[in-house]
Amino acid sequence: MAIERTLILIKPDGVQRGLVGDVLGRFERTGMKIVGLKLMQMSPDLAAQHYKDHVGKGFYAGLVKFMTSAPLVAICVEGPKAIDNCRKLMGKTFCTDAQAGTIRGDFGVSRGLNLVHGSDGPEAAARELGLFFKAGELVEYSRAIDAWTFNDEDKA
Ligand code: IDP
Ligand code: MG
Repeated sequence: MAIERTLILIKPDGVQRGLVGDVLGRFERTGMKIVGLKLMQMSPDLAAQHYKDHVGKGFYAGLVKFMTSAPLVAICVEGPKAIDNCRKLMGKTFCTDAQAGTIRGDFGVSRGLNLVHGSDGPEAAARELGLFFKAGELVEYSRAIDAWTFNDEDKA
């Protein structure tokens, strides 16, 4: 199945800077579909689960403090190759390295305050979506525009 779902977070810096609409729009305007969306504050427990692979790294404590400090927006994005496509739209991890045209390149100047999270593979996407959304919170629906946005080849 080339149609994938991925977890995107608009991090607390994105919410505080009033960039939710701009960042969400970068994903939305590609034609990918929003199938889950919520504003929430990350608990330390959720941060520990979400960032379990980074435990012990030098930036871990600061990362958890940042991510739990204020509300974020959690989004489930669906579309052909959505996982890699979203990572491409986000740009490299540090805004200072991210190319112009990407979310991090266009909206940020920081290393850690980099506006957005996106799952980095199918396993991570399934695990992370399970942390942020209950089954009933992801909505299955079609759009009239879908037929002009992707075709059978993209779905195969
Ligand atoms: P990614 O978000 O591009 O997948 P990861 O390496 O998974 O990058 O790191 C997770 C998050 O941890 C980054 O998005 C960034 O917010 C933060 N981070 C990673 N490395 C550093 C660092 O060296 N300094 C500060 N923050 C960092
Ligand atoms: Mg990562």
